[in-house]
Amino acid sequence: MGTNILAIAGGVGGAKLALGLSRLLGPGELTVVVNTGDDETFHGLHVSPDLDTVMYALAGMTNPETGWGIRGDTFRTLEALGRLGAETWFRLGDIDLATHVRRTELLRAGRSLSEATRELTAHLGIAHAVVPASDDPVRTIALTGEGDLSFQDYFVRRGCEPRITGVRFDGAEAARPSPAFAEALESADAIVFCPSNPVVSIGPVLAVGGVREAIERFGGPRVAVSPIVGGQALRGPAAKMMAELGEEVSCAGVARRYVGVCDALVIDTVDAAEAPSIEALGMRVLVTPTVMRTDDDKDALAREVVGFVETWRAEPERASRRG
Ligand code: FO1
Repeated sequence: MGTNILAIAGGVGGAKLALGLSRLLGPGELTVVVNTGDDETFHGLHVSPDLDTVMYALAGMTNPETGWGIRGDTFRTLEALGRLGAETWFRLGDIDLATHVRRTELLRAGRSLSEATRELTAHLGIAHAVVPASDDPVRTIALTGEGDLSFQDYFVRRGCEPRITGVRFDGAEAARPSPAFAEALESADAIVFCPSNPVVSIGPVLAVGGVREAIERFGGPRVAVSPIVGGQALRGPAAKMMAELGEEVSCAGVARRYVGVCDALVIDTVDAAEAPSIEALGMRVLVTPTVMRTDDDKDALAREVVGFVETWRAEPERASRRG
């Protein structure tokens, strides 16, 4: 059965599953929709960190030590910028800079972020659709005791140290889903929420005007992979942020966030005991290894998730959630 998947991803964790899915599914069977709430202007250039992370993963270029940026990249231009008085806390590599220069050039020439991304992915040899959640500006703001911080300021410059009281997605309400995202919301057979931070990676995508409602209406299976394993985030600040927002740092806590937009949660085998509390929220649960250290792990999780969706779609009474 050719299953057409709409995958929603943030940065590093999302990119890992997106890579596994891209190795399993044909280009016509996968659209990866990527968070743009982390986008920021550095040195006059439009940087889209999560789009870059997913693109570099699918192009086989990722720096394996960080999960973002380019393998073997150097930072001579950044060092030179520092000598000229520029801020250098956001580590843009020499080769990476070419992506931001070209993206900015295309945007300044009047192309949309979707068009610029299509051009970049095509030249990087990526066959699958990697698309921004929106072509309109959406900016994640961390609300902290020290005031409002733009996402990269909070995440990279401050190392997620300030305690958050909330997050805001500036521009999201007025923003509209990108054309390919809107199309996939209509035509996909299933939605997969990659194991990305539910607060600041998936949150901004759901906040884009009309997206939450479209996902609520979506007729096929909607499956999320928990980024919380054994009560901790595999990487990044998801656990710290959820705790500071008063949410339970567990798979059940993730499930509670996704009530209404997801029908099933994929959890790691170490969290198997949480299945009943997630099922009590009305969700199905798939228990399987979810930690992706190697490319084989990414392939295996992608196979599990797609197999789960295909089995579900083959059940006559569940072919559609509504019928
Ligand atoms: N993350 C960091 O922790 N420090 C950095 O200096 C940094 C630079 C950077 C440059 C380009 C890029 O595409 C991503 C970069 N990231 C960096 C990752 C990024 O801040 C985060 O992974 C995402 O925004 C969160 O998903």
